[in-house]
Amino acid sequence: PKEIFLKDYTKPDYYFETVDLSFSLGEDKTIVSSKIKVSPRVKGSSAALVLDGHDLKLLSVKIEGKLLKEGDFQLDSRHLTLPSLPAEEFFVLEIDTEIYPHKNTSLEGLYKSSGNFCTQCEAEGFRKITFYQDRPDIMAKYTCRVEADKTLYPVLLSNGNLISQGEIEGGRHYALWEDPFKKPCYLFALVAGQLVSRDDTFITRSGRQVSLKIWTPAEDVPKTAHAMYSLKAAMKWDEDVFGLEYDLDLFNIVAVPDFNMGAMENKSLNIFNSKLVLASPETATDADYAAILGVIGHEYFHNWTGNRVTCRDWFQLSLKEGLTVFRDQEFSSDMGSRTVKRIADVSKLRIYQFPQDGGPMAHPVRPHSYIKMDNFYTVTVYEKGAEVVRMYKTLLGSQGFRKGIDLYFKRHDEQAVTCEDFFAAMRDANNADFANFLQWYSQAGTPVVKVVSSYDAEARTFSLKFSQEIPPTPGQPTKEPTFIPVVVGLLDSSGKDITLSSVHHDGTVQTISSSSTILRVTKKEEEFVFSDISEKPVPSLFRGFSAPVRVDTDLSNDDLFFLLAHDSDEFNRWEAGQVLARKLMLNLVSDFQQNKPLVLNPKFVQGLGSVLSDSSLDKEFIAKAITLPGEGEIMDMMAVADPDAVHAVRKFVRKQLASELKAELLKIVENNRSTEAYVFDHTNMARRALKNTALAYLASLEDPAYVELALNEYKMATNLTDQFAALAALAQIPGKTRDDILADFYNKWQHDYLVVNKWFLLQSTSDIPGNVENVKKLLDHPAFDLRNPNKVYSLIGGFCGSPVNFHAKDGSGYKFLGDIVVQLDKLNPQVASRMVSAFSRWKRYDETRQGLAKAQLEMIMSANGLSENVFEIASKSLA
Ligand code: DPP
Ligand code: ZN
Repeated sequence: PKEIFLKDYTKPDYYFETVDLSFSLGEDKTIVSSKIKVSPRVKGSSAALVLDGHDLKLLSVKIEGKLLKEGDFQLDSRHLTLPSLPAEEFFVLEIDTEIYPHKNTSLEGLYKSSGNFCTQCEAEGFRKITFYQDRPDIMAKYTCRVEADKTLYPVLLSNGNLISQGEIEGGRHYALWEDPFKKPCYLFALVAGQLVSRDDTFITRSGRQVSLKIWTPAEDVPKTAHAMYSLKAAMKWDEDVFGLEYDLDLFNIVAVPDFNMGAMENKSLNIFNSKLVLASPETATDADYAAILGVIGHEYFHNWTGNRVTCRDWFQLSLKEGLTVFRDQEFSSDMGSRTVKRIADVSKLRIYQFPQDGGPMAHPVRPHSYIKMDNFYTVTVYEKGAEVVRMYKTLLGSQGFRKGIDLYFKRHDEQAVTCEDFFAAMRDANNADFANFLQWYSQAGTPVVKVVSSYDAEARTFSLKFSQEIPPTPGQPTKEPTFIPVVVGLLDSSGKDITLSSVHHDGTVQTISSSSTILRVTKKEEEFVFSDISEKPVPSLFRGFSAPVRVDTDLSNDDLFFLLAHDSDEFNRWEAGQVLARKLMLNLVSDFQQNKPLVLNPKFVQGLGSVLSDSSLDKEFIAKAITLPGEGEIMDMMAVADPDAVHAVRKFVRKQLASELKAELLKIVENNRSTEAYVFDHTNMARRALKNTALAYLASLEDPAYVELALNEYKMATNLTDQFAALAALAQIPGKTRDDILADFYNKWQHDYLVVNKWFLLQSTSDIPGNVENVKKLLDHPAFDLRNPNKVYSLIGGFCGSPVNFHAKDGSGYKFLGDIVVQLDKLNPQVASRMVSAFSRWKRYDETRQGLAKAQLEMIMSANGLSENVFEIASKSLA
């Protein structure tokens, strides 16, 4: 396998102006004809034109209408090379290929899902459709003619506007589509099948009437109401917040059951994993509703950030993804609770991205190299990338950020650009000084920021000393300091924000007059001194999580309890609780390892107890505040991760809290039941979240009274959110009740594959001892299918996410995963590669576990015909 480097980027020798595609779809084969108007970058160029192609049967190549003979071109398993080309300003290249979508289990290129044809071309799937320069800086205008059997495939869709359609002999029909915007081939899409649409319209602010269609099998149409609501909300929001209007008369979304990723932003024809479209109160949870809102928004927002302005090369992926994740986060915040959304996003970063940054796959937001681009659709490129975009906004404010975005579009509409171009637009629009901010794009690893504070009563000054350290990562042994914006407030002894007057730094004085300010930390070590501080304050640091770093402060437990109770920054109230919980759990882990009795600090119970009964707080905030950091987060902080100890301690703390706060928790369950029909809004979701969090605490006591309570909640539930939460609480308690209720749930929902996936997930993630055996049995369940990514993510991905069972000391979890990866890789390398990533941090465990995991990685590496996808992850993990 070949590694590709950012530093080797060169401009293409040939551009494509227009591309006319024609598909004749069939059951055994599909014929793809392409007609491309090619123009050399430099007139008279003698360079060869190298086209990518994979798993294609070449039928013919013509240049300017003249058929090429063997010897006029070179063909290998990945390329078609045309060595001698006309020395004209333009020439026409025509290529016919034959492909076999029904045999395509990789789900990239053109494939079949539930009998329908669909495509997935990002990142490099277009080369499985026809020979092409499969790179995003080739932007062309497309037409696409689709022809198929009329009965089997009544609906024929592609990008842009429908130009004509009609019948052809032999029971076939066709549709001709034209996309007026230039696009890279990764945004090409085609769908053909038996689909029915939910229709609506959106009038843009300039009065354009846009027809909206969400396509699914007929029986699913009732489940697309929420997706349509989300789409219209997203279209409105992008106009209101960014002044961005939709640019065509038609917007299509198609839901398919077999999809590697969440969704895809193809120009005017978004294709979605059906789990991110279909929802009804009975079959989807609040979390699903929220995910649909966010992802429908995300893909829609790509129309500007990704499609109108795209990436020069795949190393720039975060240019569109970091920015679009940031936009969808903001959209969801505005539609619900800003604090709760921020907490959820930061948790995601800590649980998934920090570990990636500390492991063998650590890479910068803009990677320097890859073997398989598919492996870089990561939490680093997406979520850390979104944090980088958020820092611009923190530094510039909403208006300054908007100015930067406006300039970005003014400069780069219909271009393929780089992360520097985005940076330059933000800088130039604001005359901003971004110091060493660009380091965020090139250095991997999570910075660790130490903060030491001191108060001088006589001088009435309060000082904060910062030092930053970015740990070494593969290929980057030493790091430079980066620009870290630290949003700070100081609390007085009554818990109120002190109005800050001035801060001294590096010999300069900055006057402020507000309750919080941004400190620009840019050096390895530096100090900021606040003046006119009349009493020793408690600092609230990194408000709203103002930078994606790990923070190490000298705050005492008392300070943290104080912040938990009083901070005006709600995010930091939650954060104070989490810091306390992490400290306390780490201490208990060490007690557990030394066989000491476990005792829970009563002040912690008290602190959480007062949050629990504070009726002035948002209910979803309370639910988040009483949720302990996950096992992975705690393991991540240990020199040698000990899954058994961490599991035992988290369970202990939960039970202890439940037992001491029993009365309050019970009151919460009783006072927050649903009495009316399901509504997806913040108030109702918050109420359900709090009730269900309380129920899970109570059930953890395994007391028959609470088992009964959970059973009752399960039976009385009028929506899946409540029903599934009760089921999940019961599923953690081994025994007959558990078995009966799981069987009951399956019987009730076996006709709905999305609900059945949740049923798989519930069992695969279960902590019950020896769960690997149950999971193995479920592989043979009639509802399971290794070819469907969602099922694999639920059953296998879910299992790897349960530390006690995946990391079982006998190696049974590792062996299970090793065997599956080898099987899966033959069907779908992208999905296999995601699964093998569960091994990547094997060096974090004890020697026995290391040996067992390593043996599986070596076994995988020795498998015949290993994909580049799995090779990259497995080999980097072993390195
Ligand atoms: N570009 C896609 C996204 O929206 C990747 N599937 O993230
Ligand atoms: Zn995206």
